[in-house]
Amino acid sequence: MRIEAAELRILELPLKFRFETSFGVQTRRTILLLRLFGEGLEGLGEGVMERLPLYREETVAGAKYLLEEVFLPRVLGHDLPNPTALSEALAPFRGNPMAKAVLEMAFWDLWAKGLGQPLWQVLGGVREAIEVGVSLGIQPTVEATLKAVEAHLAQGYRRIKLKIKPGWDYEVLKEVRQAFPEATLTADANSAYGLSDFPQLKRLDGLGLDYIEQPLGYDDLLDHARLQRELATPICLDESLTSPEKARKAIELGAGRVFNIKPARLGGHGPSLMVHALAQAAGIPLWIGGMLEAGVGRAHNLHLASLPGFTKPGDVSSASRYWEEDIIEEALEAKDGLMPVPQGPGIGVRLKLDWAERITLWRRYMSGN
Ligand code: OSB
Ligand code: MG
Repeated sequence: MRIEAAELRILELPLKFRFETSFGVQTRRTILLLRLFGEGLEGLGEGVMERLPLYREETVAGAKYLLEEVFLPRVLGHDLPNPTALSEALAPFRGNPMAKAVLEMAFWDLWAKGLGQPLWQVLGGVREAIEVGVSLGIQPTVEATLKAVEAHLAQGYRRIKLKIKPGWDYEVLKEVRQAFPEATLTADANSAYGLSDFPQLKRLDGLGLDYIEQPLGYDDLLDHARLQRELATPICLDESLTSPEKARKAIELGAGRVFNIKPARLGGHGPSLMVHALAQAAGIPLWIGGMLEAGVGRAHNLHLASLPGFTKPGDVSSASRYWEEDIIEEALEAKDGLMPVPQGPGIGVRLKLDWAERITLWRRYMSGN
């Protein structure tokens, strides 16, 4: 597949809800959107990095710079036989998996379209719909939390994940557990705790949580392994898993018994397939994470989540929860806790170009000639 041209944009889309986590509050998304053109087809990729490095180190500005000045010039005008060849072209550059993933995932879409196949099939997926849960931000009160949990369980979501932080953990989780004894509950700390918090984290053991997500440092594996030895509840790694290499080390150390896969955090679909293989060999269950994606990123996540190792409900909930108007034509909506994987070639969704145009802050077209 020859990459003939590219269009990079920055869009801004307001969220329908205020999303509070241990690292901050999000009310809108600044989205790096890439369109790759080749052989009469178009591939789409969506960045998940934020303006500020609060989740991991990458930023919209940093990714924009790398894509414009370094990554796209490396591949524009080149005929690449497959996505592995594209990853190899980016391999000399260290880190920055989210910036690489924008290009890598857009190329998977373009390549699958060239083959005339849906992306899930090209990736080796086995499911036509994905079991999903929701990730609920920190609410102003326990009562508001109980209401939000009840509303989302009533909509059929298969798992409720609550964001926690020091001072907002055991008590709220205990109330939710008492009110919903049968619900599949998890907690996500987004790296808010440290070694001195082990006694408080051990209190969560009695709450029947399916797992506790990323309690410790955003790049840590060693302390998570130490904590996992003291906890009965499985630890699920999110932030710390940024490459197949990190996943291999996490498995060897016993840093977590569950993995959250966000293809954008791992550098794209190729590295995600490698982590999928490692996790399957080690008996580690996977689930697809979310980064408040708009339609392009959400569709990519759904395709990847159709692989056999994704056995726990994912964070890819209905697009209408997040946006008044999404950037794609198709409505990605869950029913009874199941999200259909879009069909049709590639990611199976089309950009709503007129709407994207209206929310575009910046745009650049780059040609390979
Ligand atoms: O830790 O999983 C996370 C959103 C932004 C950054 C990090 C995380 C999240 C979520 C939301 O939990 C998942 C979603 O609804 O897309
Ligand atoms: Mg998380």
